[in-house]
Amino acid sequence: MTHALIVIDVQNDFCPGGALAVPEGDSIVPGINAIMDGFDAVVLTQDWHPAGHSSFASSHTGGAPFDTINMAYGPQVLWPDHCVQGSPGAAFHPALNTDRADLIIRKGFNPAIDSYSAFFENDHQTPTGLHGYLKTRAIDTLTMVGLATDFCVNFSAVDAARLGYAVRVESTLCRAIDLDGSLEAALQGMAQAGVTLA
Ligand code: VGL
Ligand code: ZN
Repeated sequence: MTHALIVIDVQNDFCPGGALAVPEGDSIVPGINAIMDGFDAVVLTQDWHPAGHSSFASSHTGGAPFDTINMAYGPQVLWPDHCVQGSPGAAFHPALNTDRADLIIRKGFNPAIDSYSAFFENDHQTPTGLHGYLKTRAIDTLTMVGLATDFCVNFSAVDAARLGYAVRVESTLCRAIDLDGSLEAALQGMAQAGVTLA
């Protein structure tokens, strides 16, 4: 078994004071740093949108944050502007240990497609490159932590299970947005996909 820790989107905009703050998002940072040394590899993901990204409510006339609209690839929640490339909000939380990272993968850079998952954009087809990297390193087992449980962690974990990885989500080191029952739905979806929820 070769085991990687995947740290999803522990960025300023998802922490208290950020543009799309997840309640207690910053509280998981010390615990994530503490477990990094126990893994064969550590991968960090970073939500990384161009200004005017299509997932931003401000890019749609009449669109309000947290509305859902239909995009060519399916339903899409509209978000406040967040994680704009190079902005302070897109930077990792300052206390996150980034020195231990073997790979940093940036996602959501395509203006027309959002990318919750670390593996595929929201069209569920366009790969980010992470699967190729993990295969190259013969990594077969993943532990996922980070933000947000019900969006990027959920999509990443379900895709990973479908790709054949053994996947464990360490829920004590995740925090959720919880929009209209999205947390409960995500927990059910992950369990159904064969993800172990710790
Ligand atoms: C995320 C909403 C929009 C996440 C990213 O990291 O869960 N959520 N972009
Ligand atoms: Zn985003």
